[in-house]
Amino acid sequence: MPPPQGAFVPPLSVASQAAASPWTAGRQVSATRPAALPTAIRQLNRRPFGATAPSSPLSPSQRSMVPVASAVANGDAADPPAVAPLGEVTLLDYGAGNVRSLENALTALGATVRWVQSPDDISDASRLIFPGVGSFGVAMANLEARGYVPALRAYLASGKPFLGICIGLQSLFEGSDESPGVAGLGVFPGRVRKFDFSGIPAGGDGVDGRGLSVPHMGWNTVDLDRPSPLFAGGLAAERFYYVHSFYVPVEAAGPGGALATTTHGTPFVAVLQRGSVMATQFHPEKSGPAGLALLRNFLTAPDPSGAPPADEAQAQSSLVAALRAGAGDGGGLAKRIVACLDVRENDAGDLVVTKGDQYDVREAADPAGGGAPGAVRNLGKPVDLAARYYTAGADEVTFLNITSFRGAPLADAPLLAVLAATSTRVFVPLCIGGGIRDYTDAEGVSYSALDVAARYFRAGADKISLGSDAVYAAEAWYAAGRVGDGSSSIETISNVYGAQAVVISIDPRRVWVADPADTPHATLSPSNGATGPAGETHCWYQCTVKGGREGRDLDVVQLAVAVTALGAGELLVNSMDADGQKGGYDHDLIASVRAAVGVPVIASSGAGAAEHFGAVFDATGVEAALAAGIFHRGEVGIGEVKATSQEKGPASCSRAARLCFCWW
Ligand code: 1PR
Repeated sequence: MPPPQGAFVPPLSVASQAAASPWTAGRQVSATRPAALPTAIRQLNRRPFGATAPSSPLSPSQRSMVPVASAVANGDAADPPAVAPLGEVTLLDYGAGNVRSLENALTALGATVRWVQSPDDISDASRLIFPGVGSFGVAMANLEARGYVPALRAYLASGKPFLGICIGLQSLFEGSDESPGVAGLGVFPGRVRKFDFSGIPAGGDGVDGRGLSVPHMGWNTVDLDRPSPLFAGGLAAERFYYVHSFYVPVEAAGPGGALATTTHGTPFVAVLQRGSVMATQFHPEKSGPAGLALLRNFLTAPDPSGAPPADEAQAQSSLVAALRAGAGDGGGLAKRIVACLDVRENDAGDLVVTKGDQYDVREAADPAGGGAPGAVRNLGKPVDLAARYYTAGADEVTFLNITSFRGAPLADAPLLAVLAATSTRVFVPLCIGGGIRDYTDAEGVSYSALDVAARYFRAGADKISLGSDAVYAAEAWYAAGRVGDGSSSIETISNVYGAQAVVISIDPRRVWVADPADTPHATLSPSNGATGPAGETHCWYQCTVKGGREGRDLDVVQLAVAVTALGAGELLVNSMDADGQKGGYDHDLIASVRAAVGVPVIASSGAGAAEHFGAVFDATGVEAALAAGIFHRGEVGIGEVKATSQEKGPASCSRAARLCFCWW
């Protein structure tokens, strides 16, 4: 059973802390901790985040003409109360990826954001954040092309506070396996390495017996090496959101260079510090209240890189010692709970969250939900629902534009507005899918899938998902002899934004066969003993396109293999048979995909009870589970899912703010 609300392991005495040597780095242990969040986070939780569209200057790449106001006018985004001013911070953007999220987080905290537009802006900054995104090589090339490198090096040597994020951390090193031959800033002498678990046999990783996935994507811990103002307020006990395929080995940071470490198969640097230069491998702007608290600490501490006040240092020492001394392993990735919003226009032209039964989103002739027969089921407004799920503890929110295959995706401005408004209120990863493909609009203007994705990223998406287009790309990959020509949407988007930003949403349906010899596709015999309408005992899972309207001659395992070879970083496995049925996830389907790939997999379709989440994690080893209907209808809350799953864990399990599935 989890510790009761309010239970807290008593702080260690000064003598016992000394004996425990709490600042020994690199261990992955945990302990009981306050069930309630630290005060700073509780205050943040009470703060109604969500500033309106930022008034601060945007870099050219950020001016995406997203009509935030239209979502507000639609009654779907309440005006947030103003927050107290928090001073100025300068952001270094070079035009790739989702830096809007960071601006939104800082704005929500009350900071005034200035964007670097010239090298002088770097020199003039008093606090600088470098939220690097994309690949190491792209980051360095952009810094060079804009002439920022000399000013950045001078700033890093100036003693003024610097916070790098993700690639902003990695670029401080001499080089990276990601971009051989490209020189980094060289503030630290080491080299950035690639996670590679291909040599680890199944069951040899000690985590879930199925091998560790790459990218390292999700909520992981920090093991703090020494007290720091950045982690004031109990943040050492929290989980933060990481998403990366390359890492900095602890030894590469040099003695004392790692302010905090974490582990994904191997220990690596979670937070770097040398003098005033600090950097996080995780994304604080996507780490919910804990991440926002860390950003606030960076902005408000008189010297964020110095020693914290004595009482705060004492509190952090006690907390870290307690975490390390506790039984139970709080380290490793938490399993993610994802809330999904299927979005489309209803018959009145309003953008609504809808939900189908086996992909049919129209009310039945005698609707239980009270809508008119045949009408598109309306379960709420997208921004409000997303904000509600964030507050409830969702680890990620996904929007699927389920009818965008029909028209011109970029004409779908309301969805861009929804995304932009959501990203001012929701500080966990946002994924958006539907309609991302090459197309030509009615005026004859052509857009690439990369163009469409870029608009979504600039509007606040952290990841995009591809459905139909991924099926076509996989078919082309097989037709060409299992090679890509670089032109598919998967390849082009992955090359610019990174594999972790490309999710493939699979819409399979079960095809029954009497005999496996009847089909060239890989079949299985359902583990629950289910049979087909004519008593068939075998089935295969057929990929579909256009929201399940058209089946293709491709099975899910073939698709999974092809799309990961082309550069996809995560798979979302829906099931047309299980969708909306509330009977639980299709474990056979999901396990077959999970076993075929080394990237994270999200189980989807069929959740009907809190227990179904734990069951799919147990049976398949997937990294995340998604649900829609039960959340929208309020039948099961995200908190209930987490509480139910926590009950399976050891009594001493910590890090309760995120679902600690460390025992899986
Ligand atoms: O093909 O790239 O334009 O993408 C279209 C996207 O829209 C795909 O990701 C596809 O899955 C989605 N989509 C299209 N039509 C529908 C539909 O429902 N008619 N939604 C649809 C797919 C499945 C999940 C659902 C889970 C969980 N819906 O999104 O949320 O099944 O539901 P549950 O927990 O209630 O069982 P492209």
